[in-house]
Amino acid sequence: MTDKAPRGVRLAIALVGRRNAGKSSLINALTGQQTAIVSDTPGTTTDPVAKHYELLPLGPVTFHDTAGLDDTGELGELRMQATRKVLCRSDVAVVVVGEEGVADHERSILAMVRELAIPCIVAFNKADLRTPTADELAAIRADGAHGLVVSAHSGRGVDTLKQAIIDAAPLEFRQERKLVGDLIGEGDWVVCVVPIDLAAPKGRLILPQVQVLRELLDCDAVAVTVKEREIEAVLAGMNRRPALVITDSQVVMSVAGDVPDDIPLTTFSTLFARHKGDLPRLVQGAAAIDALEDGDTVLIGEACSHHNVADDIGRVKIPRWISQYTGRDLRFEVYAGHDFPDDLERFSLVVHCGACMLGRTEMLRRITQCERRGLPVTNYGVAISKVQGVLDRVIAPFPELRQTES
Ligand SMILES: Nc1nc2c(ncn2[C@@H]2O[C@H](COP(=O)(O)OP(=O)(O)OP(=O)(O)O)[C@@H](O)[C@H]2O)c(=O)[nH]1
Ligand code: SF4
Ligand SMILES: [Mg+2]
Repeated sequence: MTDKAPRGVRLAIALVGRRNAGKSSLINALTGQQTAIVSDTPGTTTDPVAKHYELLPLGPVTFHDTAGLDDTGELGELRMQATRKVLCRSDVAVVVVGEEGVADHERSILAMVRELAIPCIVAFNKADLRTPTADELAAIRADGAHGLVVSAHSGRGVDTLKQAIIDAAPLEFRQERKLVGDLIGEGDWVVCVVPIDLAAPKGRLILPQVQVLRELLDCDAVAVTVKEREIEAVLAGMNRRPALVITDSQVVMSVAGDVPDDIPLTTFSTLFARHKGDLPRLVQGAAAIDALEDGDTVLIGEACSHHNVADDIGRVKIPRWISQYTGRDLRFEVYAGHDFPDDLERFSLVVHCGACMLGRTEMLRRITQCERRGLPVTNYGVAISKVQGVLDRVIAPFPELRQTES
């Protein structure tokens, strides 16, 4: 079961530290499995390795074992970059300190973690050989991190470390964040519009649709799922007014025409923009579409490298719709997977995917990273609604946007 949880809702925990500090040994101790390779040769772990685990009562987590950060030479530099990338997409960092204690390497790792604003625990490992000095512990506390004494060998402090990780997890991992449940009441009827076109995967629904349907059922709502062609007939045949219609963004314009104005309407992507990111900020970012100029470059950010289809949403449809809407001669660059470019300054706008495979913290970090460089950021669903002229309607059901406007 653990391995089947959607990746986007797993807490990502990176274990970082110098070579031989005992990062791999500690992952084995935390998970109770001897799966990570351990040896006394420094540099045993060369590439980041992910290990899934059920950290109760929190839920599914992934421990990321990383290469030691004191590697020297060209290869060492590449490993440092790989570790930094893992850190960038982690929700909690465990800085593992070995028998050398806190020295310059540890201090630079801690500075990197602090710069990325990642909740941090410092695990003083090998407690059977050495325990930290009072000065070391005080310095860690002064840095805003939590210092713990552990031993991967004896198991000392491992349960305390697990609890510290749970406590350090960002609030959204400890509190359930609703996708749609706070917009509807028990017994409400909700109509979901799911086009079955060439881009739809064979034999199944996509993850965002499944998650919304599941939450509607959890809330004791009545979920009616239709294709866009049937929406008008279904609404006409219903003997009560639906509390909400949720449509795939790609058909939002025609659905908006078919659904009477007094029935609240939104899109799956708008629900995910709120669930995974920050809807008011993404709506604000969409306003930048109106300011695009000839020659501007738009970054299309996709959180996973899925198989491209003929009329791909990020590569074909969104560039086409934004170009048509603005009438500008624009360039579009797609970045897929975990890579988010470092030179964000050369872009005028980021249009990000629904981020169903990303944790919310990483999506928020991406939004913050763009905003820090003055780069507006929006997402697919919000951008599509904007260029199709239905943005005001699809954001109307959300109380946080009504507060922003007033
Ligand atoms: N005495 C003692 N030795 C430990 C402890 N934890 C790890 N070690 C030993 O330290 C050495 C390095 O452990 P690893 O887990 O491979 O360290 P690592 O940080 O993953 O190292 P790299 O992958 O090379 O970066 C091994 O010989 C382990 O057996 C501990 O708590 N006590
Ligand atoms: S590109 Fe984004 S929205 Fe699409 S499947 Fe990947 S993570 Fe989910
Ligand atoms: Mg290792």
